[in-house]
Amino acid sequence: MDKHFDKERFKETVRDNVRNLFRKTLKEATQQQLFQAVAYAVKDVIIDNWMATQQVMDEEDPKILYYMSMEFLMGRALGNNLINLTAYKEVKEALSEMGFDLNVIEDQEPDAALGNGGLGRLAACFLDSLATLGYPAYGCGIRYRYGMFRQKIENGYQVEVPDDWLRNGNPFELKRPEYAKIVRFGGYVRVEYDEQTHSNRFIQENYQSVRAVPYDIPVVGYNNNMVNTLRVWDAEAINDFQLDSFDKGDYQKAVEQENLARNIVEVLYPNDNHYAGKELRLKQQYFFISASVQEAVAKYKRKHNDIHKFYEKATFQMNDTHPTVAVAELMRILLDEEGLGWDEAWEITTKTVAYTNHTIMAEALEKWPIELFSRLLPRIYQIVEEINRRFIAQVQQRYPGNQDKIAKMAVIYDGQVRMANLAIVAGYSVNGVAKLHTEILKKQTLKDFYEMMPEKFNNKTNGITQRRFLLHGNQLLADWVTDHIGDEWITDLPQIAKMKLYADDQKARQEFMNIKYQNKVRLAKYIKEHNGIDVDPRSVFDVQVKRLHEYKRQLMNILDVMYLYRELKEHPERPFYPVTFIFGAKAAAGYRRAKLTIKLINSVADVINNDQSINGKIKVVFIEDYRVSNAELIFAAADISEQISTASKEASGTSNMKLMLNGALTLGTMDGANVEIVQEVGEENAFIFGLSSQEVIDHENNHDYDPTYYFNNDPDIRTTLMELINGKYSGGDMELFRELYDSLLTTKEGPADQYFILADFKSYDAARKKAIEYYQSQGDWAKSAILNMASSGKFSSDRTIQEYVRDIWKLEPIKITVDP
Ligand code: DL6
Repeated sequence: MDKHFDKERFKETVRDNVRNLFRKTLKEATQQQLFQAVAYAVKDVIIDNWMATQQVMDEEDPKILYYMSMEFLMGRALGNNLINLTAYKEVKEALSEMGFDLNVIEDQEPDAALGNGGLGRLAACFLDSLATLGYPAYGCGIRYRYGMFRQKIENGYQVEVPDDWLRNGNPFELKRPEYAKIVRFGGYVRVEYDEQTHSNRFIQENYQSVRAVPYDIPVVGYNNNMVNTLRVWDAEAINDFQLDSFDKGDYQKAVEQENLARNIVEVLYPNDNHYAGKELRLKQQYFFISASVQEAVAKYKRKHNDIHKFYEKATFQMNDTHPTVAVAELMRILLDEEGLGWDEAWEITTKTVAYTNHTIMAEALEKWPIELFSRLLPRIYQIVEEINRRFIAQVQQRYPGNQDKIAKMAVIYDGQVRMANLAIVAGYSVNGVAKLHTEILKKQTLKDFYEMMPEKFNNKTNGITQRRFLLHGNQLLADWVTDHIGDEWITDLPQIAKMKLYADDQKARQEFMNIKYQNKVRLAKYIKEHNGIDVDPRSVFDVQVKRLHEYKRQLMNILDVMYLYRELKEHPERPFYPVTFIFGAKAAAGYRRAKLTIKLINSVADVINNDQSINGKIKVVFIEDYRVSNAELIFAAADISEQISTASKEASGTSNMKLMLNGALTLGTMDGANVEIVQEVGEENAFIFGLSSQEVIDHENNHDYDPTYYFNNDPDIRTTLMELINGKYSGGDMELFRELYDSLLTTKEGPADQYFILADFKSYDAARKKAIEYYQSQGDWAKSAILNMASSGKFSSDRTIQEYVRDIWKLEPIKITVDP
């Protein structure tokens, strides 16, 4: 847009929008109204490119990716759209000439928080890369009325507040009622013999249904006129019952359908890496999948007669197991609506669907009780049963008499429908999200499947978009990089390796540290405004921001802060470089230990931040409501990137990549993508500690880990743990944190210290001290920080997407040209 950005016309449009939308002058408009006016003006520009993209897709008829995901953690759209239209600076200037500040206007936009954490944000980064690389793709998801809850901290506790993100409408979306679809639940299946075709027909009867209505959200590619679509489905009630037949029970049905429509898209389940097994969740899954698959088939049929070649024009990527009903829904359409035989339908389906696994955590694996699954989706269940019957026959043929194989691999077993098994049996590709994770899948978690069908398995290490997380989030650093090496890194991140040259340059080091300092000042201001805490931008900013989960070990982090604080108090004579420990994390609403850990962090913060005797040498900050928009500020300001999960548990992680890109040094375990980060940057530019994944897996398999050993033999660990129950951080209440203490030493529910905190504690503490010490030789630190940034090329989602395209999706890019 920059080449033909007409500043005066843009200003005029903003003025018109304020008048037409709100009957106000610019002077009278509120900041929110200004945001709306600016967003609509930007949408005007996007619409032309969006139509041009659709036209090229119509003409060229390329293969299309459908990225199916329950979550798209998009964050704010305005700034990102401006960045990708290459109009950010011009619009900032235009607004400033009108007396407005683009940053303030951007702050008016609620985050589109239709996701929990890494999995949802990955989907958003992928959409950005797909559009930028010119690949035709739809994101398919749900238009949740309420997204991820907003987090308030009250008296140190997390309080969840509904995220009414659509309160003021979403200026970027477009309702598309012409593509509405009907989705059916419940009832029963009547089988009818068709004399003509000599086959059975399956008719679902006495069901409830909802109308799925799509809303399209533009996904703007970087500087290439491409605009893909994120299609999110809303539910509307179908009220076509006849008033005169109320007494026949239609009224009751109408009310039920009304409720179904209202409930189904009401709220995102706020669980990360944890499956809750709720009926409504399965309804959500089938709702958006049925609508998306129906539309994908309808779109294909608008151009093609031969459904047998569907997979040549469409591929479905299932983001974790949540969309796996897509397998059976596509089969249903092909069998029942297209009239294909089983083998034909199966061939098409298994050439269409692919599956990404995002976790090995047992509690995240989706399994649905047969009773629930078959009641809610009777026809789909029949199809899954048949898939299972045929698959078991294959297993028996391959491993005669081996019951164990069936027990492990069957799709339906022990009264449950196992979604991962269904995804693997049907998928033409199964991928993990980092090298280590994929190896663990192959050798451990999915070992039997890998042995039987090794050709399906592949790795696709995650990535992140540098356009949001550097170009938009850290404009000072982005400009600095561009000044040195040009701007090719924006669409070709490996180019950033050219910055390695400057790692030894004194002037460049100084400039880098100055930029980091300014970003720390920006974050310090945010912290002051939101937390009322003064933090010193000259202190080390040690950052752990991610979902709160026991395996991510925020508890180990805060226990070590308690230990450092005690040391500082006991040895005031020792030199201690000031550190600000920054946390940001949401806990699932029903996850008690996670919520108690938040309370602990805030309680420790209260004690330490108010202790005048330490002269502010340690500050602890818990940033409320961690989300995409404030994450950008935090990444830009971080010195140390805490990536301290129990080795083997974090499939990949992506905040590790975002922090590296912004020049933070990783303090972490050899887990997930940390392994590849260290490979790229060198172990001398990171701080690695702790048990290896193999050691953890061995302990788990041998059941030989005993945390009390560390408690009994290490007085530092013992004293630190005692501080959980001696009232020091709880105003004298010995019981407040007892559950956390017990979780490390004696639990009724399972093994104590399941995540090996005590085993790793001392090596973590040592690695962290080494990092803080290293920070004091500013030249060396700057060198390592520049090297981290310059070694982050591999971790662009552009690279990840190119690998998916090459190995899995086989898409061709398209080119969009628009008249100037
Ligand atoms: O692949 C994206 C992201 C990884 O970076 C994280 O390591 C992993 O924990 C996360 N997995 C999930 C699994 N969720 N479920 N359900 O969120 O995926």
